[in-house]
Amino acid sequence: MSEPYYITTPIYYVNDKPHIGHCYTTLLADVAARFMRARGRDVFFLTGTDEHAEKVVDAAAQRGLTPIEWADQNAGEFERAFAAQRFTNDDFVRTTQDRHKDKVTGYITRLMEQGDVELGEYAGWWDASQEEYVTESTAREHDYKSPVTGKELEKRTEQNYFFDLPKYAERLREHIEASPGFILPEARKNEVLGRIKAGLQRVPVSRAVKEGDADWGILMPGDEGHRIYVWIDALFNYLSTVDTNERRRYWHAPVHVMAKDILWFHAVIWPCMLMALGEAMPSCIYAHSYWIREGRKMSKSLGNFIDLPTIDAYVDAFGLDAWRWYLVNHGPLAATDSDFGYGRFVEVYNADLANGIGNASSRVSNMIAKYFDGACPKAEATTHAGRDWPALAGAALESATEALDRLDFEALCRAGLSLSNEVDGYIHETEPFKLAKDETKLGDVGTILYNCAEALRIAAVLLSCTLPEKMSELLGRMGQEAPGEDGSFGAQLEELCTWGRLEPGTRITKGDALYPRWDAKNPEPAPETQEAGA
Ligand code: ME8
Repeated sequence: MSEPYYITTPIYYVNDKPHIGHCYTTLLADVAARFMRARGRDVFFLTGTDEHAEKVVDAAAQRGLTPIEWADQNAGEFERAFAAQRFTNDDFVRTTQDRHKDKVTGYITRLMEQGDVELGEYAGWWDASQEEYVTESTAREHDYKSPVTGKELEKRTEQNYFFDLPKYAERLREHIEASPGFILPEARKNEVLGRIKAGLQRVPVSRAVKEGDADWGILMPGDEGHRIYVWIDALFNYLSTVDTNERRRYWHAPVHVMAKDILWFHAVIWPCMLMALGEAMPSCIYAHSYWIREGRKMSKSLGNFIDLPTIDAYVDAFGLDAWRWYLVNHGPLAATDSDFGYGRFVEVYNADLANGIGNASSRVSNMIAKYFDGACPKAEATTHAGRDWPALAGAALESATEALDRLDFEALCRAGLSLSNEVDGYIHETEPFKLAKDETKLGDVGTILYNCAEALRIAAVLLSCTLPEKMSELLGRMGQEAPGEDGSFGAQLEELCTWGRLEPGTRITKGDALYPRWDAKNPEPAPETQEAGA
């Protein structure tokens, strides 16, 4: 059995519908999962929904629904949106499922028995919009408003159960310092270390059951007066979902992807709880930045979210690959936020896809049709016009693999695209269309076109995790195996990227442009009717 690879996204709140931010994180995990499957790894990719938040109860009440009715509707929206974007998650966990709740009760029971979770008193500033307490200094700094949403903070005093976070602080600090790549990007690691050094406090793991409490949330084991705090409940999803006989092998070095808003929970509280339970640590906690729009944070009150109807309009106009490509290549992967803009989208689409790999593949298949009746010619040399093609292909595979190991998705895409750009440069320099006019030069033309076709085949394999639709089509046109729905191939990536697999004589069919050029004067795709409150 090949080595397991486990990647997760946050589980999303079901108080509202999904938007670009949720799709973005899940897309990154999807690209990684597909690539790792192509590499032959035994992949488990998990996403899902976080349902026991108080704001779900409020949102449901506003609509005259029970919390579970509202949660069902929105969890359904997430599942449909993720399927439409062809995400290959192996499971979709909902924290209201018994399989999760029972496991969480078990973990908390263990922590209580060990003395890591105990009853105590807590007074602090509660950010209801984020379902979390903020420290006195953060509250003061933000004028007692939520640092994320700007809503008023609430002073709360509670009897709670607490997790003894300070007990594990030193071990965590040592682990972070000794494990490069544990928190990425690097800038985020320094922020976390700074906060750990400033001192950690106990973490509440419960909230008191109030008068008129909607029956919502997991009860603390042995105490019906408290429910498990939604954040603690939620974090356990990563473990609970694979804590079964068939899936236990996945829990050895999970990769958690999320945005910077929830890094603290993932990089500090979660690893300490895992230490307390004696479980393996994540191998990487990757916190990207935010999508913003026209320089402003996306928010409900501004009504400027890139919501599902807008995403659908883009996908209808440009195709799913184009949507995935733009997000992966121009998203907020690193420490800065990314602005979503139509102009930039068109520029990137035309440059990388229409004029990039799309154009290169049309030129090559057209010339093979014209000069060799559509049968792939034979190459007399693999090093030609100053290019060592097998070495170029090997380097592309190596940089793609290394890029994904550090979750550098842009570099992963560039590795594939660089091969197709090399094909462009090669055609431009060697001018096979001119050589073909002289019958004695047909051998050279064959060499050039074989090298082009073979480089494009390998580029398509490397790009298929980001561009699943059209790269499958391109491989099909070259008589090659397309990846399966989950991104895996019959052979492993290394074998697929070995130079020379394309057999001379293979039929190469022409077809419509893979990515038709887009006229920037066209209006921005928009949903026909904007859904109210979406
Ligand atoms: O925090 N740009 O759920 P959530 C990029 N349930 N990514 C964004 C984004 C934006 N503008 N907005 C949201 C929760 N995201 C908890 C998580 S996990 C154990 C519990 C993405 O619905 C990003 O991944 O508020 C962010 O971390 C997540 O959605 C927050 O989703």
